[in-house]
This record gives sequence, structure tokens and C-alpha cells, in this order.
Amino acid sequence: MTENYSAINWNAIDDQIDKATWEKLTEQFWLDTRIPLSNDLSDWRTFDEDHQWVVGHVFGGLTLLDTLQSQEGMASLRKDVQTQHETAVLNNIQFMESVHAKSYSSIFSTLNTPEQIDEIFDWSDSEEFLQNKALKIRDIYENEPDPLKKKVASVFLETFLFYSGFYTPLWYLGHNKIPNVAEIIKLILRDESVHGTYIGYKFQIGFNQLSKAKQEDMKNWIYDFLYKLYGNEEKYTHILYDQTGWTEDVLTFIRYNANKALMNLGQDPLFPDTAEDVNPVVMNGISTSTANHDFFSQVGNGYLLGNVESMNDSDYDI
Ligand code: MN3
Ligand code: MN3
Repeated sequence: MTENYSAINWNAIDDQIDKATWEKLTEQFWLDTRIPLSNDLSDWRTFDEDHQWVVGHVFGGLTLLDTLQSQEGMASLRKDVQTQHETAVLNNIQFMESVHAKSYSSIFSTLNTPEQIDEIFDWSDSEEFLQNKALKIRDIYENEPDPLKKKVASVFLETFLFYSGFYTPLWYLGHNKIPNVAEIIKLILRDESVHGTYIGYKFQIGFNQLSKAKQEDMKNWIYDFLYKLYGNEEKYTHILYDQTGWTEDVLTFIRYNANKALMNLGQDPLFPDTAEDVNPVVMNGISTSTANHDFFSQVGNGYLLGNVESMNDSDYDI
């Protein structure tokens, strides 16, 4: 006889973090179509060719990574859930990853010509170091039997590997340029902050149940994987940023975020870089996006459905 099929019961919660995360994520739901991107065209037209190239290709890279999260990432993590409510949360995350992936196309269609858009997608579908990182993460999602390592891959992707791309819109936000494009990135960052915290939390539950010896093995695997990803990320960053002179600043920023990814997993930082080392202009951009999104606090910053507004100058007063 087969086991009966169980209806999900939201009145009997196994893990309160599932419920709190569901509420947080649904409260901060948004769509790219609500952001008035065309207001940024006057800024965009003042950028030289090198800087327009960086913006377009940074978003090409981010599109590829959000595609991976929406198509393979959450489907892979969903196989290892411990509660039915965890499945519901991962379903929400998966849909939002599709919103993220689509939102960059809204940016392209506003700022770029059809020829430029084709070139950006040809580039992201073939650029060696971008493809390396996507394929390294996909390999874990598809072939790694250990559910904890799959969670590590997801947290590394979302809290570390996206940040070479996020640097550009945050830099512009700090300079009061293309604020509506940056607004989309802020909304994505706010989602990723919850995703990374939640999946990191689920990792830590499993990690804490391992023997001391197995925990040591896991730590070694985590730091070894992070080193490999960082080595590739350095090369990707040079390709993207050398013509703007931003490369060293971006590398500091991604080391800082690598430490945050380790923190989400309950592990010690690897790099000496702290918030004080990051370009303050970019930290200002980040802090406007994170000022009010204390995880689980239920204090939203006004981006309820139907209430997303155009950015204005006062939003940058820190
Ligand atoms: Mn995403
Ligand atoms: Mn995510």
C-alpha cells in the first residue's frame, strides 16, 4: 500500500522560519513593469561607449545567472526539502528569479538597440569566464548528491557571484545616475538578501547535525569551492571592468560579499576585506537598498505591490 498524500497545512508549522520567510517575500513582491525606466534615458545618453558597454554586459551576465536560478537552482533545492512549507517558499523564490531574469530585458529594451541586445546575449551565452561560473554552479545543482553542497552553491551564487554585476548600478546610484535602473537592482538585492539568509539557514540546520569530522570535511569543501570560484571571478572582473579602471574596487567588493556568503552559511570569513574597504559610493548605494529590510522584522520600506515609485533625489540622502 502506498503512503497517503498530505495537504499542506499552514496552521501547523514545523519551522516558523518558513512562515516568516513566506510572509516577508510575499510582502515585498514587485514587478519590473512598475518601474519607469525610460526616465533614465537622459542620463544614459551622456555615458561614453565604454561605460555603456559595461552596463549592457553586466546585465547580460546577470540575466544568465538569474536564468540558472529560475530554471535549475530552485528545482534542484526543492528535491531536498524537509517541510512542505519549505517547498512553498522555494516556489515563491523560483518565480521571483524569473522576474529578476526578465527585468534585465526591460532595461535592455529601454537603453539598447536591437543590434546591441543581440550582441549582449551572444556574449553572455559564450563568454568564457561567465560560462565557467554558470556551469560550475549548474554542475552542483545537477550532479551533486549532497543536499548541503547544493545549498552552498545557491548561497555562493546569490550572495557572492552576482556582485561583480551589481557593482555597476550601485556605483551609478551613488552618483545619482540611472536611478530607475538602479531601483530594479535594489529590489533584486532585497530579494537576494532574504534568499541567501533563508537557504543559508537551511544549510546550517543540516550542518549542525553532522559529526565533527563531517563538519570539517564540509568546511574544507566550502573554502576550496570558494577559492575556485574567486579565481574565475577575478578573470571575469578584468574582462568586464579593465576599460573603466574599476577592476580593483570591484574585486574588493566581491571579496567583501564572499565573506557575507560564508556568514550566511555560519562559517568564518576568508578575506580581510570589510565594509570599510569597499568604495563608499557603492556602499551608499547598498545601504539605501538594505536600510529597511531587516530580515523577519516585518518593517517594509514601502515597496508593497502597487506602491513602487520612481526614485528621486531625496532617496539618496543617507
Ligand atoms: Mn535572482
Ligand atoms: Mn535569489
